[in-house]
This record gives sequence, structure tokens and C-alpha cells, in this order.
Amino acid sequence: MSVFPRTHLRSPRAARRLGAATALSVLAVFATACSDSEQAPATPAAAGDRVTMSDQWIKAADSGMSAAFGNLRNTGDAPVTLVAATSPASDRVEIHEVVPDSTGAKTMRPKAGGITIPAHGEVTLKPGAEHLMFMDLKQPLRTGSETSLTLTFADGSSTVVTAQVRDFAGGKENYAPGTENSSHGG
Ligand SMILES: [Cu+2]
Repeated sequence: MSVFPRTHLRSPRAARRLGAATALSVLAVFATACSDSEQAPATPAAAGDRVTMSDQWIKAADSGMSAAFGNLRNTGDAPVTLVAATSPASDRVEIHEVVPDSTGAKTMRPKAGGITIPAHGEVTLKPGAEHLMFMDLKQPLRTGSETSLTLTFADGSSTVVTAQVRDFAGGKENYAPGTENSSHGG
């Protein structure tokens, strides 16, 4: 059965024109539907809402440097990258990695590009591996106290966690570049 009853069509030519117009309007409807769906995509949650940190702790220290560790888990469907961290306990917090230097000794340095956590994956920050370096403590970090830590991701979102201060004697790496002689738990 035709969409357009014959009685309304004066000639085959008119029928063709009407058919073309109908096709265009159908296309227009599809185009509208498409652009509507583009305007309202399923927005992925901010990285700060998808990443959790567990077992987070920071090494007790009287002054100078210290380091924070813990388990970062990404609950989302896309990788996220931790690009910065801050804490009221330190003027500056850096993301560090530990690599062997030319003599094979463990040396830590700022990690270029930050730390990427795979989709539905996790990364463990631990002594001798990636960690968050507190560069200049504002006051002593006493065992049993805690400090907050703000993690910022590549999309600009962030999350705040509370880290326990713990005694820790291991993880003595040198720091490169610049202060090669300073050794601390990192
Ligand atoms: Cu470090």
C-alpha cells in the first residue's frame, strides 16, 4: 500500500517530486535524531570519582622529605592518569618513580607524565617503586597521626584521601636530579 493515496497525485512527475520531498524529510528526521544523541552523550564520570585509594600511609619524619604510598584503583572503563598531588603537610608533593642509576643503585626521580591506572585496574605505590614524595614537610609527621592528600588527574578532577602516618625504616633511595646526596624513605 502506498503512503500517498493516488487520488492526491495529479501526475507521475508530481508523485516523484513528492517522493523526493518525503525522502528528504525522512533524512531530516534522522539527522535531527543523530545530532540530538551527539548533544547528550553518556558522559564518563570524572577520574576523581572513579579512582579510590586504599591502605594509604605516609612515612613518619621530623622534617625534610617523606613519601606516601597506597593502592590506587580505577573503577572506570577508561584509563586515568594521576598528574599531581598536594597536601597541607608539605609545600610540594611530587610523583616519583625509582630507577637504577648508572651504578645500579636505586635512584628516584619525578615521573614524567604521571601515573596511569588502567581501566578496572590498580597501581600500588610502595617503597622502592612509584610513590608520592613530600618534598618539604611543614611540621613533623608523627606516627599515629594522619594527613590529607589531594590527588589530581589529567582531566582536572581530583579526590581527597586521608593517609595514616607510620614508622618505616626501609626504602632508602637517592634522589635525582639535584640532591643526589639526600637519602630518605622513598
Ligand atoms: Cu621520592
